[in-house]
Amino acid sequence: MNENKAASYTNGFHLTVEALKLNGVTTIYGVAGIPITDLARIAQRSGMRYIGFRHEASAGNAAAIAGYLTQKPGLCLTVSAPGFLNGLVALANATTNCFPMIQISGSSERGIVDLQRGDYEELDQYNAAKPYAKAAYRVDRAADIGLGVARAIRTAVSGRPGGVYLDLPASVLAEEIEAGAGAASLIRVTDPAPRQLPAPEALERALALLRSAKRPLIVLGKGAAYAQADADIRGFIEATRIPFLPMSMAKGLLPDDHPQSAAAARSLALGQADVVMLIGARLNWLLGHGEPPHWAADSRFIQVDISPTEMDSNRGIAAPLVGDIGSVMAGLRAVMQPGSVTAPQAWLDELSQKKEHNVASLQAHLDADPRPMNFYSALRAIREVLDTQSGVFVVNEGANTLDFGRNILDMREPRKRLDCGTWGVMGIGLGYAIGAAVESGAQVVAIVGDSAFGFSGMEIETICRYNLPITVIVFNNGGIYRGDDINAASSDPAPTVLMPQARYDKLIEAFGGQGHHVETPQELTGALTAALKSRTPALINCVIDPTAGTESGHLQSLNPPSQVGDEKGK
Ligand code: ADP
Ligand code: TZD
Ligand code: MG
Repeated sequence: MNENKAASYTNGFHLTVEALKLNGVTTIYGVAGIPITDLARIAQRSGMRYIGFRHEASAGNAAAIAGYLTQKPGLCLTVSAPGFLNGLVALANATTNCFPMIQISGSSERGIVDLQRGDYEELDQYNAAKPYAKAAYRVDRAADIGLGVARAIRTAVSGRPGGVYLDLPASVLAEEIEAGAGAASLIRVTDPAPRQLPAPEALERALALLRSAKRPLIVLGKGAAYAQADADIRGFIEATRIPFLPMSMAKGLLPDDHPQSAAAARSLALGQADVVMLIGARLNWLLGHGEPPHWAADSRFIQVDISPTEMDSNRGIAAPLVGDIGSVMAGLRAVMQPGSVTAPQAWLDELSQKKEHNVASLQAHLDADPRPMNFYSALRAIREVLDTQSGVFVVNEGANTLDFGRNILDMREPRKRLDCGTWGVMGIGLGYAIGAAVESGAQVVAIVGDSAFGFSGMEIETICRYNLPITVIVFNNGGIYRGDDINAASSDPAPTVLMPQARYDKLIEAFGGQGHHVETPQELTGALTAALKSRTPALINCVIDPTAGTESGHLQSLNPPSQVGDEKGK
């Protein structure tokens, strides 16, 4: 290209970066390579932040959690075919969890891919992405990049948020077009996630149902946390005195030690509630599909959700409140007569009694001080340190590590607990930790099982390379669920067993981070305190009794046991 041409022409790389910047995207999470290396370089040179990962799934998970935390689509950049597929699991996970995210992937030569002539990294990515994303788009001309980016952004954040795939073939990235025409083709999306107001009659219907309730209950889901309508949600709950139950990522929306929290009396609250108001929570497996025995057969439901087709997906919804949570909660507060909806005292007393009993029995477990540590004693040490902090994110994954962590670690601030979510997926740990640290600048403590850690463990190099204030605590019980399974048939380890002596702390030392190895709660307290104080990358290898966990954690009922022909050794 001669000097004159360079001055008056732009190309697909530049247009993509400009379209993203025009729409307020500030950070790209990705893995570089053909054909998007220059896209990452140009983005970085233009002032965007580019965070390079060791695996696309982690880059995608970081983008997904960035979307959850900011209400803007998190952006993940991948190379063709295998890189695209590695990232796709995170895009699918984001869609399942209703997080707004965009995966932009370079792709190979269309003419060769479509005739399956065997290209470098050949794959029909656009069609491969469709079933796993909220939407997929492909840009076939550089002049359409602005349109493609605009469509991806609006689709990711409007209505029910989700993951969008945007395919950018190598030829389109390199295509040159006249600079003026290129600039004119870009679109700044106006009001990408418009408010969606509930119908007035829907508000009245819901309030009438609440007025009739003897044992009302509010369930807060991560949609409520995502909506960032914290004051209206809290105001409504406190004005009505209705007990609330937070789903795991909604913990902290109201503080866990709030007197109206029914978390410590969960089974009673679910089983006895006669009117249930779901706010940004789906009646999926995590809520027993709304069916007995978890719920009373004659309980009636109010559901606040932006997605109309979520209604009646598991049970009839007596009072659907379709709209965005901010508008719905503000609407309810505006039309509700003061004092007209009040949870009866007898119901509150019943829940309080149960809570007291359950809290006392948890405390007995926390007070025990066994050697080696179990999940209770390790989490108690972590809880005591975290109680002295504010603004710290907690990432939590594993099976027992997740289940105990959810119950024992109290949250006091919204959107600070990030975990395996709707899919129960392993591998989100370090990607979420990095996304949260990059987006907020705040400290992150990632509490992960030793198996869970393995899925994204190499990202400790990423954490060290960007010097992020992340402390990873590996709950090392030597396996998936437990470390004591025996294979009677050969010298190979049993399927759930990992190396019990593994020193995960040594891994981070290879990259210049702080490694700690702890075997007692006192050592754990000391290591975590030091790590948080230093604000530098740290990994604590925390030895947990290999027999302390339960197979499948709290999900034993979902794990079909083989009942015939499985005597040991056969
Ligand atoms: P949890 O797992 O915490 O129970 P879910 O992921 O099952 O939560 O449910 C989240 C719900 O929140 C989804 O049905 C989604 O459509 C809804 N949602 C997300 N954002 C909003 C919003 N701004 N307004 C209303 N509903 C929302
Ligand atoms: N692969 C993926 C992507 N997600 C999964 N959920 C699993 C495999 C299966 N799985 C679980 O459901 S939990 C888990 C696996 C492999 C790991 C549990 O072991 P851990 O935690 O060490 O992380 P605990 O504390 O030992 O239970
Ligand atoms: Mg384990």
